[in-house]
Amino acid sequence: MGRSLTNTVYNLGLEGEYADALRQLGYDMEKVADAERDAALGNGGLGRLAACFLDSIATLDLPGWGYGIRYKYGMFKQVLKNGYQAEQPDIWLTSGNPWEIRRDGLRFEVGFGGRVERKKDGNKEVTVWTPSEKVWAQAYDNPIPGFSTPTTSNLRLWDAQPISEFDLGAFNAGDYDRAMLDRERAEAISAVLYPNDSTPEGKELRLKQQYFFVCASLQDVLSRFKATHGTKFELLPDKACFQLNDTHPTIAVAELMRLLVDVEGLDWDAAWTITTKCLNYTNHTVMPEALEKWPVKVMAKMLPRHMEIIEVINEGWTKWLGGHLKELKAEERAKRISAMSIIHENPWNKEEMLVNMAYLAVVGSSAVNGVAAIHSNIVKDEILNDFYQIFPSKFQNKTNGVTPRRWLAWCNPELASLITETLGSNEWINDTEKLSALRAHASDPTFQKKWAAVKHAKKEKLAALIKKIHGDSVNTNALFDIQIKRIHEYKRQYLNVLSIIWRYKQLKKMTPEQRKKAVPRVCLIGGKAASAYDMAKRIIRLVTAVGDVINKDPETKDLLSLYFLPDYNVTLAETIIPAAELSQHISTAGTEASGTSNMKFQMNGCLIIGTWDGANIEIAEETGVDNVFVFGVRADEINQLRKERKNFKTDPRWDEIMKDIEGGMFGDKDYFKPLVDSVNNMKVGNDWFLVANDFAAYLDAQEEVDKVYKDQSEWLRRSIMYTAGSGKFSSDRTIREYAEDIWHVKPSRPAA
Ligand code: NBG
Repeated sequence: MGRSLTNTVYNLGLEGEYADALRQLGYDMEKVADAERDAALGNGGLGRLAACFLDSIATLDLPGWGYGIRYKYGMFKQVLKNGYQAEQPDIWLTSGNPWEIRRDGLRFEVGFGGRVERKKDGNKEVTVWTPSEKVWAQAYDNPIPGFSTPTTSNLRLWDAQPISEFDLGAFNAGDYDRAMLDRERAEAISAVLYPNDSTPEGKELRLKQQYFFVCASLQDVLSRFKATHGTKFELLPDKACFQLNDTHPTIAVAELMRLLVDVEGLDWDAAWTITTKCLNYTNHTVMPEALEKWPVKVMAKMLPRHMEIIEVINEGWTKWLGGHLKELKAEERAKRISAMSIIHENPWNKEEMLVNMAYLAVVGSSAVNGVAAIHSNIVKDEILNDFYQIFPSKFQNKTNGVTPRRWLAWCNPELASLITETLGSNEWINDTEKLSALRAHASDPTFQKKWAAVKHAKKEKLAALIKKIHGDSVNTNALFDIQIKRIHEYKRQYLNVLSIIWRYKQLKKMTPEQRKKAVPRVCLIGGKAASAYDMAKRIIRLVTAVGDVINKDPETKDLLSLYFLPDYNVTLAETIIPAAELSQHISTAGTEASGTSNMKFQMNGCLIIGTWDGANIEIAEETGVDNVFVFGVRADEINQLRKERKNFKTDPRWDEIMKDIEGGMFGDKDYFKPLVDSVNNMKVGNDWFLVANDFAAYLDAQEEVDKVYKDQSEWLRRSIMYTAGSGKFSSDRTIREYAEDIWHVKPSRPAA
């Protein structure tokens, strides 16, 4: 979520009054705002997308809420120790969270483990699950006011608490540790966010966290439904629907069935119809390892009733499938059924059976969507193609978006004022399509001058931050070139660093006369590496090691510098993005589901260098493809290229740089060896993300960037065209599509 104070004050339209009131009390608004800790309850784009969605849901007067876990320790704080990433706990709740409202009395019981029995209830056989462990899920509400509306949405977060304060018997018997054990076990559930992005951590605690928040959230919604509609559950699909944000909450399929069948006494078929009508699933990644699969053994131990339910669902599903595929030959049919079974063998360990959570979600949902056009096509054509063939109409696309409030109007008030003044009103904040009227001004020198002045002021502000972090003054007339996102091999920060090394080497070879003609650059890279992601940590070290060499070189430091910005988070992004002139979105084509920072940069008039991947494609279409620096292979070439790695001939410039790193030009050569090996041994399986492959094309695209930057009026024209073309990427548009095509809800505004 990031910070709340300024966003709330701005969304409520109270900025002037609030600052005045604070001043009267002797406080400065900016300083007060700066004291707030980020709520860092997610890892990256997935969680931040949900945060933007809540802003849009409220602004559009839609009846929607968010649910999650009130982690005591959110995303770790990243610090650099001698250039290496170190992780420190994010103790964000120490001085309390002033924005949350604890809902006393609003808590639900959540159970784990134990046994399942059949009992007779009159003539009916009922299933009774007796968990061996129980905790409370206590509700905390975090209000999200919409912009220019009285509607306020809510993010309800669950805190895990023990059912009994502590075991007094054990305490009296002198066993103090045991007395506290229950409390600790319960609190562990909502203690720490798993610091992974795009890859699941297959730990039992994680499944426990997932079930914990799903169970509490479903009970919460059902109890509100029952308060109005009693037990007329056939009305539930008209009154409630759930959007499963990736595979993490997909245990909801089994849990909703359990609540309807075991607790409410519905028969199986009626419950299944209701469940599948209420649930929808969004896929957010193509990384196969990120489609969660839980070992049957783990699930059966922790959630024995759910495992049974999943087995029954799977039986019904595979039986139905057999009928549906009856035209196929027996052998082919068996193959298809086994490939689509929700429960299947672990391909790496035949002894183990797994529950495939994405398959469970597809079978148990009404709609399945990807998050950008290309990604939704990959979901249909590759990842879930078997299912797409059976249920083509289930599959949709909902291209991501970001809130123009936080990501343009509030983080860049200077640009917002210029836009409002030019367009004659601030209606664009709620209707970003209006930004397209800026196109008419894109080549106007007077307007360009004002546009450039705003960017320069933002660069000064970022330069001050760099000075504070690193103690260095950077050249604010240089091109500010930025890549901020989680560190991942598929996002290819590595490719960026390699090109910076090449640039440095070129500068070193130049005469002073030639250097005068070079485009100066300040390169910034930021992002966290998952604590167990070794390669990503090596990439961070390469960035800092290269920075250490080039930032100290008096000959070139005004022409090229490279800094790693530690602890990238929402607040930092709000300073970095408005100052950016070039941003990098250079994932291997077909790997980044969408990306959302690309949209934030675009809104702030920042040019993009990128691959034909994720939402970059749609951004290019809206901005004008010629205004974007596109390079590299296309998604449909990747499979073939991967097969042909052995025959790939690397570029001589590449070979030179690999030798430099191996030879110790940046120190730490042993530490960098696995990095070099991962891309430079053209055996099958190496250079999986095609870094070597795209290197030459990337250098060419970077040369083109320099050429255009030298022509400032062309650069500014493009910059304006980016903002003008960003209308589509407001999360208001995305949420409208979800509301119309999937949720079937209409706006309704409370009386002011
Ligand atoms: C991420 C993708 C991004 C995408 C966001 C939001 C996960 C699992 N997926 O490309 O990597 O923009 O989701 O949809 O974190």
